[in-house]
Amino acid sequence: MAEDAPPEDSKLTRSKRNWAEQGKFLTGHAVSPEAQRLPPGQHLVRDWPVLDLGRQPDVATARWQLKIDGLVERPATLDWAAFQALSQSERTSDIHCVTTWSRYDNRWQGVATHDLLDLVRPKAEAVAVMLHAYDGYTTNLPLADFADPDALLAHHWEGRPLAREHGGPVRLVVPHLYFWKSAKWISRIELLGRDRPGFWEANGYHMRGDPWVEQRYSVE
Ligand SMILES: Nc1nc2c(c(=O)[nH]1)N[C@H]1C(S)=C(S)[C@@H](COP(=O)(O)O)O[C@H]1N2
Ligand SMILES: [Mo]
Repeated sequence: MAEDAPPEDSKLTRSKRNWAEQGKFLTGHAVSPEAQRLPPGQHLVRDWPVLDLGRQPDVATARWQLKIDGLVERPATLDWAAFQALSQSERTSDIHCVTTWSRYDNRWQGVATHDLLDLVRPKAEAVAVMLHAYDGYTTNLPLADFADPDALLAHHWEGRPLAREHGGPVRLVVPHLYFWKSAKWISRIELLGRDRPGFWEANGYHMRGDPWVEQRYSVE
């Protein structure tokens, strides 16, 4: 499974690092998802922006693989056929990007993360997950958030195969956290006994990233 080093910093990557240092976009208001659909400091968009490190790997399904390892009873490497043979789910959810755009009502099809976890059986010591991607990106989140009933490994959006620029053939979607946790072009899910920072988390962004309480940046 070829995982390349992350590409050189783009202008956007440099800006996002500065925003974390400045605490940009923070409103200081917490909102509950029951009271208000749009999290604090967000605005609604109708298009679907593309955000990544600047390299969009072309991963044909014929060479696509997903490895699940670390603190699991039954590590697995799934090829496309094995992945498609798993129980398939559909979810409709909102996207909240830390750069302040939100997009409502995205219909996804894929494999629910809890179905994948049933397959590999996390060990009792597993508390966090590191996601690795074909572009060299990494991001971490607590295991409980990864296992959320609304989270899935999506291969279709609005009834069509997920486009390459949005992470096709398969990306993670964890709708209750900021969208940087939703790794595009996912290649590996590593279960950890202790949470550790991925790419943005090592660059000033939050270890969890709950949009409702504006966990945009790491607190020191
Ligand atoms: N592999 C990978 N996944 C990634 C990223 C990335 O650079 N590489 N960027 C993240 C960020 S910061 C955001 S906001 C969303 C953007 O997804 P989109 O381009 O489909 O809107 O993908 C996330 N997942
Ligand atoms: Mo983002």
